Amino acid sequence: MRTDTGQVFRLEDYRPSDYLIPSTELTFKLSQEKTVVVAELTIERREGVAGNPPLVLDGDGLTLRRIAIDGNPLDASAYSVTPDELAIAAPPAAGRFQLTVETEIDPSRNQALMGLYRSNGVYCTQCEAEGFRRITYFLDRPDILSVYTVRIEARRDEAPLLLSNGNLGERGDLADGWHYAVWHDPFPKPSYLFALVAGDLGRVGDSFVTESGRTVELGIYVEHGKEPLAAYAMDALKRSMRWDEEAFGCEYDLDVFNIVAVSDFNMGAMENKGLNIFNDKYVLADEETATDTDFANIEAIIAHEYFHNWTGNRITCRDWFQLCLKEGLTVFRDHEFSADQRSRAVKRIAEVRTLRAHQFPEDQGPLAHPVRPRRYREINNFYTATVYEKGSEVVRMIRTIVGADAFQRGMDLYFERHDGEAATVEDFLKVFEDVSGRDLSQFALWYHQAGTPNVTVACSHDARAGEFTLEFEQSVPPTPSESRKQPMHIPLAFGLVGPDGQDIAWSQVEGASVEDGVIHLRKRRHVVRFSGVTERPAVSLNRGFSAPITLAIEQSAEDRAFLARHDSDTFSRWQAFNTLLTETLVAAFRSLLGGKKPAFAPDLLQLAGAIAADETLEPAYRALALSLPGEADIAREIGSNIDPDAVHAGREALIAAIAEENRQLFKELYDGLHHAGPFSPDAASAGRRALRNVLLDYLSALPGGAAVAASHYSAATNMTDRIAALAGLAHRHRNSPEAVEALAAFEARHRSDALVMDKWFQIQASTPGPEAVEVVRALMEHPSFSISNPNRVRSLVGTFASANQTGFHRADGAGYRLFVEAVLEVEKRNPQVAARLATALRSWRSLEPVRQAKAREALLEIRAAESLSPDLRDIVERTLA
Ligand code: B3K
Ligand code: ZN
Repeated sequence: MRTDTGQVFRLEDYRPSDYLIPSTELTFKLSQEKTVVVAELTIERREGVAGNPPLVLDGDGLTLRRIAIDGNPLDASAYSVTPDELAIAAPPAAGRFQLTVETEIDPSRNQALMGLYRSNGVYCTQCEAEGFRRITYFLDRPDILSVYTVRIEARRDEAPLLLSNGNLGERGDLADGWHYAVWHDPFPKPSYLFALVAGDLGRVGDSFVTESGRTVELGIYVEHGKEPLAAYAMDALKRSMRWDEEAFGCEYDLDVFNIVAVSDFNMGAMENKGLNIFNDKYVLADEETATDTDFANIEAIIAHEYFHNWTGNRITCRDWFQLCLKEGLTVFRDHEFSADQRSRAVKRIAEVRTLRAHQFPEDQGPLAHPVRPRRYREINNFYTATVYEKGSEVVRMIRTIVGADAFQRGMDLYFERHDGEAATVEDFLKVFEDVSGRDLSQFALWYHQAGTPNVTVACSHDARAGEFTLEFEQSVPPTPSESRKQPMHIPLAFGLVGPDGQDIAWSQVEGASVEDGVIHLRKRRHVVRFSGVTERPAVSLNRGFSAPITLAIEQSAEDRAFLARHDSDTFSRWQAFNTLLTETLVAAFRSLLGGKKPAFAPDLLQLAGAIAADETLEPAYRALALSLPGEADIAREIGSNIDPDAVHAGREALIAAIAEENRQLFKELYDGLHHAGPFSPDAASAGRRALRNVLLDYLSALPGGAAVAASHYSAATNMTDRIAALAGLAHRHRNSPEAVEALAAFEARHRSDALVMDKWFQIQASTPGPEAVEVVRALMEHPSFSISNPNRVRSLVGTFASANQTGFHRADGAGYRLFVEAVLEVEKRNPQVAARLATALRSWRSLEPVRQAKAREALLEIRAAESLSPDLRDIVERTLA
């Protein structure tokens, strides 16, 4: 494992490299324990660099076998080498030379899953961010763009399939049962986009004709026998390719596009040029094995990786501080794609729920960092919800501010101006300034300043003068190493909703910053006065979630309920009801802490019924509206002194009350949504299943609910319904005969399918209550579990730590003890997965004092462990700071 040098990397220290590598020729002789890599690098001194400064190449755990310059072996005195660095003190003065470097690596022992490793007998690579240096010594930084030619040699019986980036060149047989293939990628790329796959896999093939008439061969490679499960992914790929041409004018550029699914993968997928490598969880699906959520994720991730071909690969990042340049933008693009393929209104609500669940706690806790961080110790810890999700929101705000037309022109200019370059956030902002003539310098704070801005709003209406006034105040809370914040440019889409549910047209506005239905806040305080408003409107603010902020607005429950029924903006309509629910759940928590039973307003319970039955709303929308804020959402709203048991009890009480109030209606709707025909994963069918399954969740909370869920389970003809029923049973009727039987039946049916067993682990790991600790501990011994497989670890330990508030935060600290053991066990093999897991304790300071002390002890225990990886040390130290 790499040693922790404690080095901090800073944005302001960026310097271009003295040397460039215009071409890279690699030869791999693949063998499980001893793979030999020969790198022939054309090295060029960068123009303007004086003399011949030392050439220092990055490595990570490498063994050097041979080194030569222009064919001549290098004298030992001419270079110095460690497993982590190769330095040539005085490279040839001519400034251009061939460097030959031969290294030896052991893929079979690579459990960190970075660099070249083996998964299920398949050789594969993961190089982003700094995995290429685990393959050969290199200038392993994203601004070094090189043209790659890769020759792979392997035993034909072991690896009939040999893939790398670009187009296939020569291939043929070698002596002793070996064979080879040569791949050439004409597009210069950074080393993090290099990929190689070799093994024995099944292929699903198809082709795509681009807008300009070129035919692209498409291949998806999966474990033999799983080919039918890749059909949906292939369909999603073709739709993504078409959409990117239509929406962004981006056409694919190579003759082949391949996707390989592997079972051991640190994240979701990787956009290597022409050869995407995927976690098999995001490729394989049919109705028997995947839920509707899985289908939607597959579609989104296939699209995301494909879209990187232009936003990330053709235009890459100058350095890792610019990560959001490719990630935030590509998330924005995949969101737009899914919105177009499915329902825009529903997609937006789902995005905001995800942002709040993952990014808000990050921004509000010890790991907060700007969308473009200024410093890091371990870059892999910055593939965060802030860089991705908030990064996407920032792009969305640019579109809101400059308008859809200028946004499109700006994107065109970005592609035109920066194709083939390693760019920066400044380059990105500049294109929109250039096309729109606007000054985005204050807006740029969204990239530089961490923390979720908070906007408070007071409204007043003067009926006689016909004036309606909104007074805004914005503040950005302090975040680590940033105590003083500047006011941001916040675009707030809004409407003033009149008694008939229509937006009121005002005659005049004072405050000068209202444009096309958007209020632009720029100062700490801001007053907007509308005239010509005779009747008091209900104000609908931050429509479509135009800015990623928290909003505190003085508004009566009546106004909120009115907006929940009438707002013309579907997002705000959902938000109004969600705010009502959240306020109710916070009040329930406070009652319970005060020893009182929570009481719920009948109006709210009836409103839930009205939304469930409103046929003018899409089923998927109704399903989202009716799924209550999660326990972590409620805790975030309460802010401090959290007792997760009380949060849970309050939420369960509201579910029961809504179910009681609407028992008959929910039952009828539930029955009416039954569907007997063939399965389709399309959004409308999925929406009906989602609504029916939310209704099931309510019905299963009523007396007799176990029987309802059990019959849903046995009648289920697809995984979505089966999982919904199993969750209802396990979560609400734990240890009931029905739950025990269904869990056993599920295990018996799916025990040989690891991805499906992950769902079984997840359901049990998220079952609320103190027993969860023992259940998870026992499941870690289950034959389907493996501590070295990231998907298994995330499903069992990750779900327990991040989606089981009552179990994980058990008052006696037993949940934390399990967590510490598991994190350290994973850490021995895979620091990246361990570090990610450890972020589950980031909100420890908001717990009540007893739990808080125990959580701190747990973090201290991890910190005290011997030889911690830089990855885990970085997370734990920042979390404790
Ligand atoms: N770019 C990769 C993520 C790499 C993570 C490295 N720790 C997948 C993606 O965002 O598309
Ligand atoms: Zn990405």
